[in-house]
Amino acid sequence: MALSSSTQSALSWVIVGRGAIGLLAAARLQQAGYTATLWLKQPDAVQLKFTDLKQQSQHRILRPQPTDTAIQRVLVPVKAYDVLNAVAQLVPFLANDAQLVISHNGIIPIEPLLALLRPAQGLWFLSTSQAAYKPAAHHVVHTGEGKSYITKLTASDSDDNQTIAAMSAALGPVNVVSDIYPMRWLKLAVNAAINPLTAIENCQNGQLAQPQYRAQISALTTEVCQVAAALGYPMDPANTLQTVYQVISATSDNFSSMQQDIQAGRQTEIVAICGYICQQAAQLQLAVPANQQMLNQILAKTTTS
Ligand code: KPL
Repeated sequence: MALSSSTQSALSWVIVGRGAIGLLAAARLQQAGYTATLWLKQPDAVQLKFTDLKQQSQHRILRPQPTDTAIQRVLVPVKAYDVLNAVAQLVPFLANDAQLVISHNGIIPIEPLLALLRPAQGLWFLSTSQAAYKPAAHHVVHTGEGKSYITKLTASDSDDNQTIAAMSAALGPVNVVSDIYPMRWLKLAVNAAINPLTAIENCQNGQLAQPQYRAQISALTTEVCQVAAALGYPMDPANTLQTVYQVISATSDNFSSMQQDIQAGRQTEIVAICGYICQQAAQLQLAVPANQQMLNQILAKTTTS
């Protein structure tokens, strides 16, 4: 791949895809004075309508990233099952010391990603509770103020502050943590409890507050806590269940990402959510029947529809 010797400036970010979180990040980066370009399968300019938390809307133009300029900084907020493929496609276009920030629901193995990168390239993981949705293809609405946790999965260097500052502008406030797995297991518990059930019931998150779901949500959450604890991430089941119900209440009008995926006939993140829990449990010889049932039911829906 012949890249020109020019690389992006420190204030330029590439965002992969046109998902809600990526478009939210792109709009907020632009607002903060960064240049945000999009990396899309079809490299068109996007005229984005961005509605912020105060319900004020503005229009922003997001241009496609040119393929002759080495990419220095890139946010990869794609679905768990697309991350490896997205990074593999970016690799020929990356600067030798490029910084990649990945962000997705669920947990996937990190080693295949690391194997794609060169020694000076940096890999980060960002976990966010910022809430955004797309009422139309090119309209993103910031629906809930969340926060983000970020960690660098490769060796640190002096340039890290620029990545942290940019991610604070994009999806902040950002907490920098040395081990992000406690946060990721907590988010995994939330996603395992909410996403498949809302997809199966075809309902908004808030419906799960009804008593008929209590036993199932409690079983799903307790199983995640057992697996996490066995892996060295102790999680209190009662506190975790409380967090799950807080998210159900805070996002009661939202349709979960898995409900939306199933309704649109798309692949879901179930393998990176309940599938990951089942796979880890099998290695630990723990039984996780509630998660196994969700995995089976969602896989059956996606393979038969
Ligand atoms: O992360 C989510 C998702 O839909 O994927 C929750 C927290 C469940 C909000 O809908």
